[in-house]
Amino acid sequence: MNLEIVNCTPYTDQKPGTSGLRKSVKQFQRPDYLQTYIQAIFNTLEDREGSTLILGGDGRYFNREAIQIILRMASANGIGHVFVGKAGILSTPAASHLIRKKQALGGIILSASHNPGGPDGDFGVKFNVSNGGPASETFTDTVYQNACVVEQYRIRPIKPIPLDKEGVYDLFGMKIEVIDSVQDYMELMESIFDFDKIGQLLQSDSFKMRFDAMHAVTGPYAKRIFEQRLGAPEGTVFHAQPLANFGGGHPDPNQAHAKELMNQLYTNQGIAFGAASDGDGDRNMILGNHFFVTPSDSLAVLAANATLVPGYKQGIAGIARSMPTSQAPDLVAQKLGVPYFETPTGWKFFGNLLDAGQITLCGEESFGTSSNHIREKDGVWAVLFWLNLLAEKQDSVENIVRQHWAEYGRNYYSRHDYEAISSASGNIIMEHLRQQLATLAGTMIRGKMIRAADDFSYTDPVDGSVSEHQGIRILFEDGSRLIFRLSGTGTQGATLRVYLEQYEADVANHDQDTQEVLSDLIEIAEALGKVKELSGREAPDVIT
Ligand code: G16
Repeated sequence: MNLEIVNCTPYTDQKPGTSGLRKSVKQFQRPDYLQTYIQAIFNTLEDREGSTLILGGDGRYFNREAIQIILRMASANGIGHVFVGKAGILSTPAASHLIRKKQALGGIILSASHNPGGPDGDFGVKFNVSNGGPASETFTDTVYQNACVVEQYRIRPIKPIPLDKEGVYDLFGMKIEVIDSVQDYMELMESIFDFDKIGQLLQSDSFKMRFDAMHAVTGPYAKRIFEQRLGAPEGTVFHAQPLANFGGGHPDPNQAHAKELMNQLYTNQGIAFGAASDGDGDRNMILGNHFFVTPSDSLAVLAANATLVPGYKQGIAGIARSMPTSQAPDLVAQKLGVPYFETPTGWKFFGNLLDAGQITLCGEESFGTSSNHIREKDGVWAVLFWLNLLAEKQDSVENIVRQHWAEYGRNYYSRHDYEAISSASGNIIMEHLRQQLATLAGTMIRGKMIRAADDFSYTDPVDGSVSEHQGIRILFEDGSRLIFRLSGTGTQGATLRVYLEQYEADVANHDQDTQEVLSDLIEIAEALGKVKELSGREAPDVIT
């Protein structure tokens, strides 16, 4: 009854990348493009009958239409119960939490994360499984195989469900609950952090903070938590209104894209703490006054000080970082005597370690940090963690980081991105590097001895699964590293990322310019990768 079975032609380009299926909005608007992919997900979920799903997105262009289509398809595919964020809004971390809290079979999160939005921007669909984390490669491979052969999809031909107020609806036996997008997530944060202490800090006249929500999903979360619940003055959170095109901006919290925030922190306005989050709320950038904290250092500092936060006062079980992330967190783990892990890029690789209780904290150089409270990276969580440390230590961001370097040494670190080069150039550069791997170890280049070189492969310590070709690593005797990999989240051509890291133990040398310190490595990268010659680019597009 009221069920349509629609014949469709499968698309063969629906292979998910690092984080779900990301394509331009225009591609998603091709006939039945979203429908075939959603049907492929449902076909992969063999135990979906009567199950619970979480549904929401980052508010970008096409979010609302997509939610209506998915609700109608969910009902037609036997789903029993769907929780949807009000106005279709759910941050990725909030969705991860709800999946766990509601014991859902999984969640569909509509986001292309930090990629620009709007009719000419990008859209994306992620599926997270019952532990709250991104689906494994095995799952997404099956979705892809199903998408390549799907010839029919199931849908209910009904009018749109009102999403702008909380309420409960029945869709032919499927219950839909439109819920407050922020409340459950805020309660989780209250259970981890010392809200009284953070509140005192945010309400004191001597402390000023700015949070740039980049017209993306964290606006409502940050307003409710920092301003309304913790009492920070109104205006602390700016760009707070989620907009379908992110106000024309690029919702990526880094020095290049959060320009207004950088400007506020790097002029004399007396702002002690700055932070930003991305399109779907899982990334974070942390700033002190005139001071940028690299995401790798941020993870290391949080780990070293975790016991100051109520939720981690018992200590941490271990730390994991993605391979290109600097080795700063490893040094903390060694000192604490806890295990540490190096995983491929992509949050999904942390899931097993978190589920098995082998780690408590994890993070990536790509502005992602989180813990075992959910199975995603979490922007607002990272900001609250820093606020909790600042409230406990009564010190500045810069001093906290400098003291950390004094104790552990400084891992000078930078990432150079060559965006939207042709896929052919990207592959040629990687292949050119791959061909040199066998002969690099033991050679000296620009006065630096190469200890080892490989194409990173990871064997999951929990389930034994192997992930190969996860990036070219060139490791030097002095601990420096040079890494090349192609981004898995771009939608145009290829984006080449070159990651550079050099360790400096001596505190007398901790005040140097990062790019200068890394200049030898930058030259070596060019000598080995021939990036300029093979890509036709004179310089990186973005340096973080
Ligand atoms: C996604 C993943 C992250 C990963 C990042 C890397 O981030 O969730 O775990 O570090 O991609 O991106 P790339 O492959 O472009 O280097 P997000 O925030 O886009 O979901």
